[in-house]
Amino acid sequence: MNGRALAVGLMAAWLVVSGAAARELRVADTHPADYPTVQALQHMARLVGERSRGTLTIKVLHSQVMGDEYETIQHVRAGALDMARVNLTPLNSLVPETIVPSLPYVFRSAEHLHRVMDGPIGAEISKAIERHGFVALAYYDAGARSFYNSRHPITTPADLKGLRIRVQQSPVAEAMVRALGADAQPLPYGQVGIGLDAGVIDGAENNWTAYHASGHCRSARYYSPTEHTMAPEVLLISRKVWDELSAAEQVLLRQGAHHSVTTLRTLWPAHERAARDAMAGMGVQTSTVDHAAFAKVLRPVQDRLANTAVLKDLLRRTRATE
Ligand code: GTR
Repeated sequence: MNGRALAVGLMAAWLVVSGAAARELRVADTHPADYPTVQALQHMARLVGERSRGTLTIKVLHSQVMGDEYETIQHVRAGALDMARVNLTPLNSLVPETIVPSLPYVFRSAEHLHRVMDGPIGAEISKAIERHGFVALAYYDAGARSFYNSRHPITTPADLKGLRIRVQQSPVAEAMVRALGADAQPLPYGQVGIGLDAGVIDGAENNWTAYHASGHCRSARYYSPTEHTMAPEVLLISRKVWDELSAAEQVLLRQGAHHSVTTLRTLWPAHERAARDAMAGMGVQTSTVDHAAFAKVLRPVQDRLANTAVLKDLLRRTRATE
């Protein structure tokens, strides 16, 4: 073999090795590019790409290009998609432990939520998630969810009677809305806008940021800050994919995820404020809510839905967390 042929051969071998070593992970998020969760994932992608010198990269697939949230959970579980940023509530059926942070009025404030999810309870929920084909890399704040509708202002639970309210695909979300006397309609997030426009549903519930980013505020102009749940988001990676990664790659991902939580917590308040401010100019009517009346109906739902010894214990410790 002459010198040139040797050099070409070596180059080809290097390409094969470096090609084999380089891995791209795809992460799905339902929200558009400028939404705080997507921004946090982009930040994580930059960090992991830099620190691995390009051998491990993350491609953020936002705006539902990978399907609705429930589908992405199934794909990640099967290993057909590497990662997904989803809300905890659609995981309720699969991982019962996620029910507790999804319960109405279970968190007293964002600080209480951080203490619960950053501490031993959050770690236990992550362990439970791992038993179902995922690894939970991070929990992100998602603000507080409130009702919005196209019919009338909601100030007490009685105002919800008979309204068709879209809920996330979860028995907890359904039970909660039914307890308030509304007709719970589980629907993928991507179909809520069409459902509102077509009059198939009267309303839904979400935080200010999603209400604005989704454009639901254009058809459902009554926003009622009931703030009934604060279910956080979770970044999932497929257990199958995780087990294929080296220990060093796993550390990089954990570090990147950790930084993305800080990014999210920094970005969230400003985005929420901006969404709220934008509403005033869009003719959204915000009602004054009788929180005590909502709590009276929804607090008993906590005990009804935390219906196993494990869930009762998680709920007791969540309540007891200062
Ligand atoms: C948003 C959340 C999404 C999705 C959506 C929904 O607040 O960020 O992941 O769960 O709510 O209502 O389906």
